Amino acid sequence: MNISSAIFDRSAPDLDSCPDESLPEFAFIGRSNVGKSSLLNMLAGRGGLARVSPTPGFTKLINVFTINKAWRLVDLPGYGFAQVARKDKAKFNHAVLDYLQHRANLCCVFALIDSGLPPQKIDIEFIEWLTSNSIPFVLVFTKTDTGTPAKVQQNIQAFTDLISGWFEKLPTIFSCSSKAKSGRTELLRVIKETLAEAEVESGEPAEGEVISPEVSPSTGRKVSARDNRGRRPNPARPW
Ligand SMILES: Nc1nc2c(ncn2[C@@H]2O[C@H](COP(=O)(O)OP(=O)(O)OP(=O)(O)O)[C@@H](O)[C@H]2O)c(=O)[nH]1
Ligand SMILES: [Mg+2]
Repeated sequence: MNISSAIFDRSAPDLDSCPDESLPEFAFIGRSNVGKSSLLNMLAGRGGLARVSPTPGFTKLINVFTINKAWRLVDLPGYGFAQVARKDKAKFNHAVLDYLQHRANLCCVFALIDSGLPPQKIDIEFIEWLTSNSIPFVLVFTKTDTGTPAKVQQNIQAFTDLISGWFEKLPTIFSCSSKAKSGRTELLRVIKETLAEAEVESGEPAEGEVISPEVSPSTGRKVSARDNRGRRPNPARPW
């Protein structure tokens, strides 16, 4: 897929400050320092678009970028840094949780895991949370340049072994290295296919079918992301 434009839209402190839901979104989530911002830059083909730092916990806001004037990449703050882990629960920024649960135009989450490490409890718990909330995601193992292919494969296998029982079919798994510039084509293909699916499924309305306006029938006011509480992201949503 050709990326002809990549433009910073805004840094949002919470869901209500995010742009309207008119464009499909793909978000990057994962532990602090796992390489979310770097991966976003690699996919966009723009080195300095999202700020990258060796300091964990660097991205603190919901950073939104518009690609090809048609869809968005969303760089989220990481979890697992300077946050007290509550008993058996991966705790993370409330705004991130709110975004992931209630953003109706969120098509797919790229859940990033460091391929250089054996399975981390906090990552397993987070993937469990994504799964139990029916949030659509793919797994992306990052920084493959930091280990031997055998070690990377071993870590991926150990991780998937731990979560495989939760699924009839495992989520799609990718590996990448922003440093070695690998994995870009495969991840852009996911975006392309998801966008195509959404377009096909949201095609012309059948005869007599009424396309629901983004207005609540009960209140008459515009439906906001917050009203989606309890609804699942729907890739077939007419954008
Ligand atoms: N070796 C290697 N280093 C990487 C790779 N991707 C990112 N890094 C480095 O890892 C550090 C963190 O990268 P970021 O992209 O800022 O990570 P992040 O997940 O956005 O971090 P937070 O915003 O703090 O949550 C930086 O020093 C990057 O240069 C990779 O593929 N390989
Ligand atoms: Mg970041």
